[in-house]
Amino acid sequence: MVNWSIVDSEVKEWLREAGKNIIASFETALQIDTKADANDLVTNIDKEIEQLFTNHIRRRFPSHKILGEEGFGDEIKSMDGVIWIIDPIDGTMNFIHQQRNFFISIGIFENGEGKLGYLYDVVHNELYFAKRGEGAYWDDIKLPMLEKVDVSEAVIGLSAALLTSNDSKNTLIPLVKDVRGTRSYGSAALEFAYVATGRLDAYISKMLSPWDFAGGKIIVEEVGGVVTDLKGKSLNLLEKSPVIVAKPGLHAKLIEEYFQDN
Ligand code: 2AM
Ligand code: CA
Ligand code: CA
Ligand code: CA
Repeated sequence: MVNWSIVDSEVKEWLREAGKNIIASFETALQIDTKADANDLVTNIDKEIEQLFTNHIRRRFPSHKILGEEGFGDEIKSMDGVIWIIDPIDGTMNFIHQQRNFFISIGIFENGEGKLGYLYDVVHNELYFAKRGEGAYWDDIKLPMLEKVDVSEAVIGLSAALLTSNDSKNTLIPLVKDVRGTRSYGSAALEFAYVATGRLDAYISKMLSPWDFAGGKIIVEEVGGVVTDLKGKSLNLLEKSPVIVAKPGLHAKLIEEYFQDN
């Protein structure tokens, strides 16, 4: 049996340690490399922070497995056992260009079931977290369950890049016209935290990896939000996927009216 309270207090300590290291890195020269394309960036700090977590987890919880964006974890083929899904810096472009609007994201699962979720806003030293069945928190403030909202009053997060496709069936264009407003923050973790707190009513991404949504999914679901792919199917925690996260009624409406035919 896993003692989740002990895991929780360890993660919180490691997050503060990682946050301090990241803040200290603002005074140093970053080593910036590219990954899949010229705008897909990674720094030495992304790698150092992932290693900070993998070292702590392996020392303290040696039977747990790790899936991390930068590859210092394990090769994970199934969700059996306890699995930590980690994004050491979500919003690396923001980290490099803005020194803000980036988060550390951690989701901890047992046999595929989300147990603990953490989204840490390093620069503001604000932690969003949830323990399954016990609610979600923004630091020590318990987050209320999400309320329903109409499309016409919704503020949704999405990337402008989603609108550049020449596909005549781009259903995002009518959606952008119908909603009250759109916002683009460039960090999936930030946008999940904003949906969990009601600052955004929904967030849509064309493609996310498990480490982009794992922590956020646990937190948003704890306040009644819904997280699926664009067809309304539940997400596979080991695969990339388009993602929509939204307040309960709004989620069904968006799938039905804007994404059904995609
Ligand atoms: P990252 O910063 O950890 O890479 C940016 O719009 C959001 O999408 C961020 O959460 C970013 O996570 C994520 N993302 C997923 N795949 C990406 C890619 N290939 N290039 C840049 N950002 C990506
Ligand atoms: Ca990345
Ligand atoms: Ca990410
Ligand atoms: Ca990342």
